[in-house]
Amino acid sequence: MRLLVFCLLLTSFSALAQPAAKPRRIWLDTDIMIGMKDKTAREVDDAIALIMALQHPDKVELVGISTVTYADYAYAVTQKLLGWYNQTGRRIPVYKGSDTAKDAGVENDATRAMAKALRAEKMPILAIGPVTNVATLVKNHPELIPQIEEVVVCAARTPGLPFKPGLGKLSVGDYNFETDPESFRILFESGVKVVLSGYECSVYTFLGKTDIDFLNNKHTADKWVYDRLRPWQLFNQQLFGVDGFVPWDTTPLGYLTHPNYFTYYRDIPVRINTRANDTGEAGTKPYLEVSYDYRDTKWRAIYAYKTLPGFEEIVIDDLKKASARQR
Ligand SMILES: [Ca+2]
Repeated sequence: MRLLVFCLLLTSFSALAQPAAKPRRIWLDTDIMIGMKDKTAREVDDAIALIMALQHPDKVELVGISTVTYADYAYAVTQKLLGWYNQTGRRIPVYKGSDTAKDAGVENDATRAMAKALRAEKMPILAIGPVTNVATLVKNHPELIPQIEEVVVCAARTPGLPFKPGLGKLSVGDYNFETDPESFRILFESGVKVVLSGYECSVYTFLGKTDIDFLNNKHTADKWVYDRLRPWQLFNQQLFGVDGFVPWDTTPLGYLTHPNYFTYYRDIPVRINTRANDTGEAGTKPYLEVSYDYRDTKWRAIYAYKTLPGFEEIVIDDLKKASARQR
């Protein structure tokens, strides 16, 4: 017994003696669109992922941020959020990337900045939108592929899995993939390490009305965020029958900040299959799918298939921390 206590003490002392691990320096590529004036409320998950990333300077350090689609709006709203939530003391540069997500191979400010950053150091790219910018990077600068530690994206499915959030009445597409399938093809052909954390992994993380009530106060940032999250919840209720939303892009971030909250299929084959469109439209469409049964493809990925209990609390807790740090 005495020996056991001694060993435990020794273990805890040696844990204390370890120098704090350095944060991982990462690049964020995002199709952030929170608050965009449009016909309906707009997706908010990129904004939540950005706010969360800024709450974990011990785990991740944003080297730079690039935008894909809605270039001008995405740039402006990212600067707005950084103005409120970047309390790291470091300036985080933001670059405009592909506006259309249809022009892989065409250089832009974002791809030039990413290339420069990768020439200086190896790092992962967290790409939480269509992967057009990353495809341009690997297509035009194959010499930089070894510098990309991994590309973490929000896409893909196991075969036959419909994307039916909420009450399951409406089937939606694999947005990031379907917006620019060619760029995913370029990414996988390049041989770069890819991590997929999409619908299947994220769907049970859910932010309902009471989860965000604390943001409904008089403080500028909280109020601005609340006034975008709440309409998004109500829009989700219209579409999927539940008052709340899934913060999809937080799970690919979670792979980098809290990897133990997810379960993974490792080294799983990946393929693009063409099947009947499952979202009610006529014709066929491409599906990005993973299966250990696929023997005719060289493409491989790590596929996150489940988020464990506890991650949702981290998401909410990070929003609360971000809110408290405004005071
Ligand atoms: Ca996104």
